[in-house]
Amino acid sequence: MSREELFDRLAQAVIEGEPEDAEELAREALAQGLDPLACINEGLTPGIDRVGELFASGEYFLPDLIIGGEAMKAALAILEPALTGDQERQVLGRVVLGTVEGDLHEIGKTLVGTMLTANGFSVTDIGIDRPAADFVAAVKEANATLVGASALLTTTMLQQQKIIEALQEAGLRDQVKVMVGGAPVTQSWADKIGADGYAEDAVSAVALARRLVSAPT
Ligand code: B12
Repeated sequence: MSREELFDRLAQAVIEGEPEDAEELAREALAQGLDPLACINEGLTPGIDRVGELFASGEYFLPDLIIGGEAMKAALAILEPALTGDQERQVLGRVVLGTVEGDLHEIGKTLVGTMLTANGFSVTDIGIDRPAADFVAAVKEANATLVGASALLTTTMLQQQKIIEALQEAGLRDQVKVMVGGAPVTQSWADKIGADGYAEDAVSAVALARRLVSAPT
């Protein structure tokens, strides 16, 4: 199977909601020596974007979203360890990462975490649906230098602002830089709530994190 054909089939496995196929194709891609990041960016991501479009246009319903997400996760479970590589590298910064309260979307957040880990950051992933207080507690616990807050719903974006306020109240705002992201989030929203940065995808999240800790890009 050619590289393009494999990417196309990965996308189709997500669109059709076939976790087993997605997993098998991911294994095949690695066996062929394909770059795991390219499999994610050129195969899985266009697939899940299409699922979102079909949902928005009313052709797909919630179960289709769920199974599409499951297919993407099944393939990521194979691809991500290959992305992370060896762990013995200099730590560029300690990141607390989570999806905000009321929001169950985990795929993008997890991918950002994987990419940050792959690029030399130490990541504490506190999971999904996490209140601002959990971010604050994790920052203290990990003595973090960066916070990443993911929100995929227009209704939960407000929680990103709550996290910044909670960090201020805890006297930790000067210690950490706050990055925000998620499909509805924009640079102007980040500016409005006083976040230190916004990135539209996992690759630019790494560049942003490096910039925020002043590491060379
Ligand atoms: C899969 C999915 C789900 C799955 C999630 C499964 C899981 N385990 O994560 C399930 C079925 C649970 C779900 C539920 C719902 N969903 Co949904 N879902 C999606 C979908 C199709 C894909 C999201 C995804 O995983 N994308 C792939 C990842 C890789 O991309 P990403 O999340 O955007 O993340 C990237 C960037 O945003 C960025 N990023 C993300 N986080 C962060 C954080 C930082 C710090 C940084 C720097 C960057 C960054 O980098 C990531 C990697 O490149 C989107 C549509 C879409 N295309 O976005 C809808 C979507 C987000 N969902 C939507 C809706 C409406 C819902 C529900 C309300 C549906 C319902 N009626 O119940 C519920 C809400 C549940 C809740 N309380 O959270 C809407 C949101 C509309 C809005 N603007 O508010 C969308 C946009 C679909 C649509 N077009 O209508 N959903």
